[in-house]
Amino acid sequence: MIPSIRGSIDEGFVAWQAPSNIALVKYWGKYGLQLPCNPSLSMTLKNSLTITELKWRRKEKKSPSIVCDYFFEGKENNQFKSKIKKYLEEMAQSDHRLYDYDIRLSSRNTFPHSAGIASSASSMAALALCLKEFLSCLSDKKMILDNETLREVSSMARLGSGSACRSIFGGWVEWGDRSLEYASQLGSVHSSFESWGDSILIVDSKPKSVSSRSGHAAMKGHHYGNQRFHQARDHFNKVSQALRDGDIKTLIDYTIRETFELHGMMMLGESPFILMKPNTIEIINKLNENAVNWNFPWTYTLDAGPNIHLLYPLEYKNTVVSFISSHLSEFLEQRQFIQDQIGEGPKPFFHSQEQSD
Ligand code: 2P0
Repeated sequence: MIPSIRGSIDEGFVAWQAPSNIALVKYWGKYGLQLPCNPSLSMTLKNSLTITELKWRRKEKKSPSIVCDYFFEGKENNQFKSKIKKYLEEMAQSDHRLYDYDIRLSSRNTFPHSAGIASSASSMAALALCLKEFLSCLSDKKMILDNETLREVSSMARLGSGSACRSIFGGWVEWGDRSLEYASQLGSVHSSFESWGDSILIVDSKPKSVSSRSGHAAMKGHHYGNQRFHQARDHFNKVSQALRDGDIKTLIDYTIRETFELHGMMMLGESPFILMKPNTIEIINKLNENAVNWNFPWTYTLDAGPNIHLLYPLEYKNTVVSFISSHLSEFLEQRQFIQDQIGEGPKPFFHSQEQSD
């Protein structure tokens, strides 16, 4: 094992792993520099991670441009590269030292590439952490993740992807209440919400027909936009209070309402679209039919896609998993689901000598 950072001002590398997150109160609609139109609230995951390594080498000849390579799962990926390059160019506006280096990024996800899990949150969070640590190393400083640094990294991640700013923190996380620029971990969460599971039911793993970027854009001038932003704030207040009070019923009810408001906004815009699939509805109906038989709390939510996140106290995982296998498998793509749970947030990634050399 070697450390997650090694190097000098001329040459080196850093590596971080960052988790995905699932929003219970949704961010949908933004303005300015990736500022949210309403506060959102999410649960950080544990197993759905992106691992990113950033290597740097000082350029032989100075040039006022970003030079970077991007490898995803071992292969050069030009589609991601142009997005990352644009992001690094933005970052270089405030730190010109980025122009002085050849940068090589290698990234992989712990969840299947085709699982339909949004990876922009985990990947931009991992990248922001690598970048911050790289810049600290250039200043000959050790990066310490104190509150100020966490906020700065969260803000950097936000500029790459809004939801990524929440992935910098573990547990239950809000964005858009305390600050529009960075997320914060929710304090004083009741013990009944400390350990929740998330079974991610993969209905369809194909790329979405409409991107989140277009979805956010469609909220500009949306007929119900202002009403939605107002309502989302109210839901945010209720769910964050429920998390503090241990009020499971409120959390369950408003999580489901948020799911349908998000997808309702998609269907009620000027160019309506539907991201749910027939099997999304089949599963929701199956869950509702069987809910009466469960003697423990559960709820569900959808991201901007067809897959279902089934949420429940982790102690009931075995019951949920056996229910998925017996009642829901037939509606899942290749009977796939991903077993996840609440997680503690990003960590430096320690890897073997062979990988880094
Ligand atoms: C969320 N989503 O709160 C909401 C709920 C999807 C549905 O944030 O344009 O990839 O990169 O800021 O963060 C997806 O949008 O959008 C998202 P950008 P992002 O998690």
